Amino acid sequence: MTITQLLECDTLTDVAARIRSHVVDMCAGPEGGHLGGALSCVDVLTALYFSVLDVDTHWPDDPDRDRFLLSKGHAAVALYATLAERGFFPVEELAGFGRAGSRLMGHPVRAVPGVELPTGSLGHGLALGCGFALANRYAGRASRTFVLLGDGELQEGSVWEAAIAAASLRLDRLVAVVDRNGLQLTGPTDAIAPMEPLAERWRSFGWAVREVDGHDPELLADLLDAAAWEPGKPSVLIARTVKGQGLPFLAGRASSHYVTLSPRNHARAISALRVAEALG
Ligand SMILES: Cc1ncc(C[n+]2csc(CCOP(=O)(O)OP(=O)(O)O)c2C)c(N)n1
Ligand SMILES: [Mg+2]
Repeated sequence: MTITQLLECDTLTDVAARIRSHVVDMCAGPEGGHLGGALSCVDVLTALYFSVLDVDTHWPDDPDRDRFLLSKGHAAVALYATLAERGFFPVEELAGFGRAGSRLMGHPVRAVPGVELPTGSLGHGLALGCGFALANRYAGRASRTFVLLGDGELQEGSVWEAAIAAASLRLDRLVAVVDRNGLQLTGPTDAIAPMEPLAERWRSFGWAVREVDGHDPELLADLLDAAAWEPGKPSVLIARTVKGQGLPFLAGRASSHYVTLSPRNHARAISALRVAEALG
């Protein structure tokens, strides 16, 4: 199905709501999942897969496709839900997440249609993205490469080595998105290792920078679509998000990082998402 057909009756916000509800269902399974950081990046993934990325669900390895790397691979449940909604594999398969025999594991692997590379060890996605961008340049392809990073992940030194390389190589078809939810595994990122002024940091590394509400999929799509914003420079979008977005009993809390939703909390989560959807 083309994006135009998929979005005939739905807005990006409608799609994001469906993806959130799949994420919640997956995290109510026996293994639970990285709920908070999945919910914070749903709108970014929706904007990318339903508006920006040039990908073909019938030919996931099309050499001319755009590339997406989930560097914060622990948010796999959000990626799976997005890929399924986009049509890479049946939505019904999501129910098997984390169960024996399922290819949908806690971190993404290549066996899942649409997944470019296995990720989960933080700090590697941007360097891999540089590789994709460089390879596409050498091959004369117009494809763009998008990499989604966590804000805690930015404490990995390898991120900044890759940032230097991307700017030196003038990889202007490389776009990083930082899920700036302000939290990592054990608490607030800025209490653990202050990163502000984050935009200035990226600028000083030679990147074009934009900051935006990370829960407005239309705005995200417009900005991401328009990259590169400055010729010859890689682009980074700092998406201001909320960890656990959509679930009032978890939003903004470090405890949302990894959750196995009890039947009661699963029901609370579903009704919270329904209320949010009804309020538009
Ligand atoms: C190299 C590495 N160290 C530690 C971990 C364990 N880990 C998984 S998620 C996480 C916190 C990441 O925080 P952040 O990047 O802010 O992610 P988000 O808030 O979006 O979930 C950590 C430490 C890991 N996956 N990889
Ligand atoms: Mg974070």
